[in-house]
Amino acid sequence: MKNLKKIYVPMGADILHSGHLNIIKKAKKYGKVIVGLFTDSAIGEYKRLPLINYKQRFEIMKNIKGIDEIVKQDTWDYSKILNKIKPEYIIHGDDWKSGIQKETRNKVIKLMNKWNGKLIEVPYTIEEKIKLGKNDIANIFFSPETRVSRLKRLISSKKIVRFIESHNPITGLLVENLKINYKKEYREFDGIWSSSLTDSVSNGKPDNQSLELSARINSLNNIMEVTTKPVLFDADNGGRVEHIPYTIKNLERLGVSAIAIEDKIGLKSNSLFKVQNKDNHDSVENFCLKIQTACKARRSEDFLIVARIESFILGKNLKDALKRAEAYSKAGADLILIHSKIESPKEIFAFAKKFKRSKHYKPMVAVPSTYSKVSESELIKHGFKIVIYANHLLRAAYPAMEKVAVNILKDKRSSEAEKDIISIKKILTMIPSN
Ligand code: SPV
Ligand code: MG
Repeated sequence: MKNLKKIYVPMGADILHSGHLNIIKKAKKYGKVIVGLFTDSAIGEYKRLPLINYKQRFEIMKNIKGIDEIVKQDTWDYSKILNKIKPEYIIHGDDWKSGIQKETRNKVIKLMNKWNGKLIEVPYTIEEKIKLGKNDIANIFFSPETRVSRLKRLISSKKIVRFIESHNPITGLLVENLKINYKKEYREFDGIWSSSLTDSVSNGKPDNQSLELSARINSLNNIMEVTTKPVLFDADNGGRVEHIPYTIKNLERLGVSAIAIEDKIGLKSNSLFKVQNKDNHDSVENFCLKIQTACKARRSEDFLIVARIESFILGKNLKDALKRAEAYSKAGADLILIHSKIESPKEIFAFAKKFKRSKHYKPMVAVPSTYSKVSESELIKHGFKIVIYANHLLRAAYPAMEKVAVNILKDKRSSEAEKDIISIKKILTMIPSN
């Protein structure tokens, strides 16, 4: 084995098919086959997270004939691993000649040249019979259980997990399918925020729990039916302690990944309203009881409990927020959402600075609605793991609809409004009918 040439075979190996086996067979002819198995986070850098996690993919690959060694490739960039192994050959499908992977390919060729290594490209072919449609894949892999656990996987494999609000199935589909390659980066939204605000408002109700929980869960069900991404459910204050186990069980059964519960009591009002009554803050003890009850009620620890702190919203100080964060963390919360309604991130950054050093630290969640100038990279720098764009799709839709309606009234016909709306053909075909 020692004198054999080293053949590096990078792979995600998510849905294994004959194309993968052909590559391994071909590689074997050249020498020792070293599979570079991408970690979840390496894959997350250029496309959606794989359906099965690294450990499971590793177990499968370990049992495939022809592979001599499996090494972990933990970044999409090949420099570190290739410099270490210095293989004589690298084998890759020719699909990376164009698109987002093109630049990586050029870099790999340059790198391999340093030690006279060669790139072998094989035609990227998937036999017709193994070509699965998106829905087939969703049906095979997205049982509620696997869907629940995807958020935990995203948190451990991404620098920051990006949520955006969906208030109906069509916005859910938009979030599900939107992906862009921008500034040499693959980008998408990782999950869906089921917002009490946008859910209520799109039903013509104020955000004060007039839209009752069962109605919210029903409409969430419709969104979940047509999507596969993780969902974070905004449960307001979770209601009474006695109700929490039923809510958790319901959400988990649907495949929701996490619940956010806020530490307010009394008649609910949206957190972004200016005047808030300090008396509406729950006691630390009672809120901890809610968290403990939620933890106890969940079937799987992959279902995450987000404790949302409203200290800054209610005009309380950093000390109060920190005291609560530590208590909620000790009570079992998996993540801490620190909310703020001022126009700069200074409150949440001051909190993050201190909480990061606490022995009860838990990953933090930010909702930059009022401090929208903050960038994701700043949030990452301050230790935030989830960012929620909590109301933006509804806020985008309303003025767009209003503009078109006003123009039809003005022109007494719809021709002028055509430029602002999608075509009938597109609306008819955007949802496949098979
Ligand atoms: C929501 O989206 O309903 C929220 C976030 O709870 S906020 O509106 O900022 O309170
Ligand atoms: Mg809300």
